[in-house]
Amino acid sequence: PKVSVIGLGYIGLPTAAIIARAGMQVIGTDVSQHVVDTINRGEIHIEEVDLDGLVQGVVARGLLKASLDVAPADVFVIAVPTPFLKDGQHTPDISYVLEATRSVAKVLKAGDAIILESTSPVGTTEAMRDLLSELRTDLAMPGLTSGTPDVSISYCPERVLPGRILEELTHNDRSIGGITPRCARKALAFYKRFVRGTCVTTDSRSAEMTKLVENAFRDVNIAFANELSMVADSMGMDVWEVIRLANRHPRVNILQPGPGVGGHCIAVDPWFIVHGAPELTPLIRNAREVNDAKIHHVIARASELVEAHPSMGVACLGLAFKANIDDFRESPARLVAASLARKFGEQIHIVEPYAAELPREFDGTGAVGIDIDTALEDCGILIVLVDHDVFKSVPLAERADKLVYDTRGIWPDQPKNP
Ligand code: SAJ
Repeated sequence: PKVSVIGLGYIGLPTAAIIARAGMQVIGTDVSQHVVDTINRGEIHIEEVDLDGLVQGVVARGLLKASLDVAPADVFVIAVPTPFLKDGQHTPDISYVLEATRSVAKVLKAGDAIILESTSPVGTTEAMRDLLSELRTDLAMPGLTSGTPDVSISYCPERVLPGRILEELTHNDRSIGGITPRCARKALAFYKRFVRGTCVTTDSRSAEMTKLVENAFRDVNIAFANELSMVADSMGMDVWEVIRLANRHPRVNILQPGPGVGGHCIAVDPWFIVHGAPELTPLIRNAREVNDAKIHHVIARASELVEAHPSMGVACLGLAFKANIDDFRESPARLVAASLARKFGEQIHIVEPYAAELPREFDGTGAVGIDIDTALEDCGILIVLVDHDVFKSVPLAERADKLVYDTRGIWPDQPKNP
């Protein structure tokens, strides 16, 4: 089949490339001219392990092309963002999904399959179907006709981990939710062509909820670890020691505390559930609030340490939202470091091996970027915000005399600060 992938971001581009690698003809669409031009040159506009070589190969073989306009195809895969509205209420904004649906409607023909992959509030796939049925009265839509519908519509969320996207796109299991069982079977046949994990079919609403639940599960569990870390802190205990010991219980598996939860999924998706059932979700809402509060706890604790040593150089280790990646969006580490830079100016130094330059918010604060060796030579205070391997591997001998606030627990052998 000919495949159209709409949205060529962190999920859409790798997905388009993997489908093309499986031998299908793919046209990717994006609203950005820059993105379209970059891909058509065989280059990429995002960082992801091994993606550059893959895209270069499928573009060179003529299997992947990018375009500003949605072209006719047999399968449409929609992978556009679903952010919040700017209403301060964490209301999901599905306008990009509906916009993509409108562009598909223009070229849709009988026999086509449409698959939504964007993380979406429950009911979005049906809302897409309703919009298509308004725009294309000449086509019979699934679930709205007693006869055989002309097109199939399904929801199949991605669940890949940044840094492992290509690997996980191929090997993870997938849940495929059809508006009707027939829609699900049609999408299943498509995913079987390039997914090696097990593909399980269900209805579209269950598949939408499943995606949200996966990330909410993780958020709630990280919140538990973060709450423990604040309690342990107030009692002068090492939370990592407590978690290590508790996790020796055969049915206990506590996650790791950190400076808060970042990324665009785990800190976002739980709100989609809360928004759908505000009265019934005190736990999920609270977990979100605990994880956000952890950022402020870290800022306060780090500030106390810096204030107690006004002449000492401070190195903030890491800006990324998690280890070993160059993704700084929605990063608690970045919020903490920026807040310290605004408060303490040139006393603050930033070490981020994955950043070519410091983000804009550091401009004018006096804080500068340095490398880890300079930090170990010049700074008396180390604030660990990201568990990058390069930081983990610093031996005790090079940091034994430092004052350390380790929000990630990467140096269990570090002597306690006096
Ligand atoms: N974190 C902790 N403690 C932990 C684990 C994570 O503080 O024990 C923090 C990380 O430092 C980071 C944040 O949580 O700031 C999220 O990191 P992550 O590695 O857990 O997840 P993401 O956001 O990179 O990707 C998640 C994944 N979801 C799940 O593991 C349930 C991924 O499979 C999803 O595809 C992705 O969200 C998504 O796109 O929804």
